Amino acid sequence: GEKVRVGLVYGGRSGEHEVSLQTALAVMKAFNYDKYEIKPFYIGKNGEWRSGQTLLAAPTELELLRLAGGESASGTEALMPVFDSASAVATSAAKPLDVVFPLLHGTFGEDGTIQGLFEMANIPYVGAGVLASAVGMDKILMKKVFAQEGLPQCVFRYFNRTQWEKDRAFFIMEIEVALGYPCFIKPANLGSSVGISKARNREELIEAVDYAFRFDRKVIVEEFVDAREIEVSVLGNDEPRASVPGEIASSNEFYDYKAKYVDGKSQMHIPANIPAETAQAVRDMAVRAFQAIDGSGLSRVDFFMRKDDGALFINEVNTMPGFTPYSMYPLMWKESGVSYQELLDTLIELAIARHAEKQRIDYGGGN
Ligand code: G1L
Repeated sequence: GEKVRVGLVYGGRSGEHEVSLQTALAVMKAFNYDKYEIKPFYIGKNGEWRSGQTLLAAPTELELLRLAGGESASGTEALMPVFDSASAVATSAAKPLDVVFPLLHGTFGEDGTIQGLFEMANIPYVGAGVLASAVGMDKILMKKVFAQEGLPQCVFRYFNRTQWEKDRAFFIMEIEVALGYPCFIKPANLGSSVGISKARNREELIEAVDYAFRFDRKVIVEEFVDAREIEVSVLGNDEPRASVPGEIASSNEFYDYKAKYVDGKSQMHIPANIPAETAQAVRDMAVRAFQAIDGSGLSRVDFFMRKDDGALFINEVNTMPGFTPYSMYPLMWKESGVSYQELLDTLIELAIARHAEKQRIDYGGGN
């Protein structure tokens, strides 16, 4: 019968350009080409889009993914040879896509922008929607949503550049009284660990805040918790499932950029060696967090487990987790009985189901 036409969008203008390429290659290698055909879309570091020929087998090397001889076009043109939002399909000779994977990280991929492009084009896409992507990208908004849901979190303070410039003494006092030292200073809206520092005193705090403001106009400061890092994979739409928890044992002071993205730099323990009640508690909280941000498709939910007393704190929901077969998210599912291939199948089914569900909504205001 007809093969499912899957678009893969990868590359992009972020620091995780190469990680995105590696992920796209891993996904291309895992597909069953009897069932799927793959249309690659490469976004260069300069933001230029290139589309390649439909793949009937996996590429043999990473460099091919840059689609050197590919066709250049704007994002909308590349996805939709003729942009036709009313009929929801490409109206040129090119066959429309059944579903797209946004395998992009950072400011132009994880924050809801590319999801918005797919929404406008009415193309089903894998993973979080616009809202969940945006909330998942903003640590401050995410913490407000978690707080409303009653999820336990570490103590934090936040401010924007204007507030900091006007009331620096106030925020410093707040931080010193409520959090103490050491504390962590982070830009509010970065998926990666760029701009993060640890401060041991007031001088370092001020320096760290100024540094974080290089990367965002909002900054969050979090208390230090001496904790183990426990993570859970969530998969589904309205009735999401949680995997067995895993643990990341990082030798670093904190989970730094390299340890996080260069596979193998931090040690993974799957399943995590934690009490059964703790495992159940994090799985329940992971699903609540996923639903609280209006998640869909997938998310990796990260927790701190305080060493003192085993108390749990939610850290963040990551709507675009590491996604090679050697990353935490797929490995936690593997341990739970879901293979990488099955994961891809399920994510595609979830994307199409969510899209179909949305078609039921009346956007005409009753007309
Ligand atoms: F499409 C999915 F499944 F939603 C998806 C999209 C993106 C899963 C995982 C990711 N992750 C990444 O793209 C990345 C962390 C490798 C960024 Cl470069």
